[in-house]
Amino acid sequence: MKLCTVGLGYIGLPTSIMFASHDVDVVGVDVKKEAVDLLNNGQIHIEEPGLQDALESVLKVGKFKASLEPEKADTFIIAVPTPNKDDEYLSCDLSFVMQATENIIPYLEKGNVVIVESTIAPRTMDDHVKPRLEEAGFTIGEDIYLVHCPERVLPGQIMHELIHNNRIVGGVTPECTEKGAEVYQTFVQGEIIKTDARTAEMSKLMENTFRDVNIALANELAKVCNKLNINALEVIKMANKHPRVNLHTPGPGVGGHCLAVDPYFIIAKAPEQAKLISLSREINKSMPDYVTETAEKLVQKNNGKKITVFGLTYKGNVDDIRESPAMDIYEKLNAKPEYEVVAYDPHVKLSFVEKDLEKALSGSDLVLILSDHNEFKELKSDAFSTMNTLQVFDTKNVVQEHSDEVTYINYGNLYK
Ligand code: SAJ
Repeated sequence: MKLCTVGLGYIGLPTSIMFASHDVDVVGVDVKKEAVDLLNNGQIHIEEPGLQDALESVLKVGKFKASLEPEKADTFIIAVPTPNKDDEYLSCDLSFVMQATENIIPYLEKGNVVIVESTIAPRTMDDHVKPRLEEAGFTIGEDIYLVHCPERVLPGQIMHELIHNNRIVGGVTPECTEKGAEVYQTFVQGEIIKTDARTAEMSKLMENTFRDVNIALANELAKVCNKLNINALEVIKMANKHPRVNLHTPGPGVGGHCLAVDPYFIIAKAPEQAKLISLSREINKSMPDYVTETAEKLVQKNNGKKITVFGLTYKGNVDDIRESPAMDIYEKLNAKPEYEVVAYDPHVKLSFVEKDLEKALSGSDLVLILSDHNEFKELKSDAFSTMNTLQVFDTKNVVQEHSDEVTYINYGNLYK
């Protein structure tokens, strides 16, 4: 099989390399020349465990190349971003998906399978992609097999989850579904679940929405407990002993390019019906302000000035700062002239990020932990000894070793 992937980002690149390492000839297409050049020179441009080694192996055997232009192939996979539009409901911006469709049309031949992996609003395949390919002269289900196969892998574990997760394959016709399923049999060891395109679109969106709504509940619980002088983390631990309860974990907000984006695709299509989804977004979006205000109170209590922000990424052990509540909090604090704000994040290579842990901590009045990187989990209390006020507000409850010299604040004891 020959595969042409459009989009070499967090999903398109690992997917391309996974196919290439299972004997598929892959050409990966991206509009970014630097990324294409880097990849052809054996360097990945994103952080993902296992990906660098896998790229080197497939380049060595000549199974993968990156390119600025598509090529003829048996299967095409579209894995481009679908951001929110800047409209009233932050609906799904399909422009990259439609542009990618446009770009592959000149290369399509009878019998090709076209798969959209990007997360898309419900009915996108039926109402947008299918009509465009029909307009180009193809009969869907006869000439071209059109499929939505949403990606569902967790950043940080992509290479493992690509193989082991169950995979939803939603064809625009039943014939399309069958052809799509054959493609993923190449490497998927989880169940390949066959359905139609609309169900696949909505299932993917609801997975992330389920998580967003549940995190909103946990964040609300943290605020309620703080008001009522109750240990929220203990409550979650207790409630989760019930066999049918699984409360999520409160934090500084919800980020990344999935949970903070996808629920709006549903809201925009059915605003009158999607009330809980909409409110949950509001609750999660309120968390950066809540954390910022709490951090300010903690610093002001000791007439402090320096705040050390630990972690800018949207979650632990990744380099991704898209929609990151941590970035939002950093920027909010940094905009206030009364504080000296230093960001420390071993995973983020931005010029303003302090590389030296000692410098970041020296004279600080508060460590504000916003991402659960492994490096923070392992921090020993002596690391904080050069601080001016030895206090840590750990919004992710990540630091494992606590000592009497340092005041540790989290959602369990914030009220004290
Ligand atoms: N978070 C909390 N509390 C929790 C769990 C997460 O505050 O209890 C926060 C995280 O810190 C982060 C955000 O939520 O800011 C999202 O993180 P995540 O680990 O839940 O998910 P993502 O965005 O990295 O990946 C999700 C996954 N979806 C689900 O688990 C249902 C992944 O499987 C999807 O492939 C991915 O979205 C995607 O691309 O859609």
